[in-house]
Amino acid sequence: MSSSLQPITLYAHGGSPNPLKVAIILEELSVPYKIVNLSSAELKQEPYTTINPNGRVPAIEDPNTGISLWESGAIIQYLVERYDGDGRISTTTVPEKYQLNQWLQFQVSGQGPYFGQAWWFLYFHPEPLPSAQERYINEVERVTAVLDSWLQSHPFLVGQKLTYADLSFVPYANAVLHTSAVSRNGKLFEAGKYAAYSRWLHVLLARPSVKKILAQFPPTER
Ligand SMILES: N[C@@H](CCC(=O)N[C@@H](CS)C(=O)NCC(=O)O)C(=O)O
Repeated sequence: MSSSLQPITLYAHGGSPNPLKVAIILEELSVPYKIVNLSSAELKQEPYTTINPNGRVPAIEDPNTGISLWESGAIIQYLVERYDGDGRISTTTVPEKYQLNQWLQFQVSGQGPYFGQAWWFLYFHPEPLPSAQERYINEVERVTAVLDSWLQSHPFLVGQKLTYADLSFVPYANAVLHTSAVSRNGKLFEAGKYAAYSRWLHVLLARPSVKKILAQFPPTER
């Protein structure tokens, strides 16, 4: 990507997973960026709520186009459309470009929220609710099983190459690995139960962009 580009501002909150998805995509596309880390209080007040009225991260401001966006899926789609003209991590062929969007939507609406709710009911909810904990841990496993089933006969989520759809799953998949209650003390991946998923995740975790971002924002061990 041309070095004449001005850095995109990426708003984050510590090592929380959704902004890391965007950081990985920016790394893959060699688009310059700077991360602005906001406190919990700053997320919920001006001036940030003018950028994102939902008071969450990520959001971006791109000085090259004047475009400001929030919601990680929308941001990723913008970045690949604008900065991946040579198809490094995307494709414009049909039906693949729609399938990329499909898997991205599955990440944003499935993997992310279920893990987030599992984490909430395990560590933050004011009273212990084992049934809620179990429900969301089960949903994380169900999403893992969906991915594993597809990956048993496909090297990547779409086509023969790694794309933004694959990369979008990395921060939460890595968080699962480091959250013993959600990985059921590692039993989720024991004895090759989700072998295709594990093979795929290892390929993703070895990617230089992923290694760089996860080293900068190591997951919380629980
Ligand atoms: N659907 C949103 C979810 C954003 C989200 O939940 N972000 C979390 C961090 S991963 C956040 O801002 N948490 C802080 C808070 O809710 O105050 C997206 O994909 O961007």
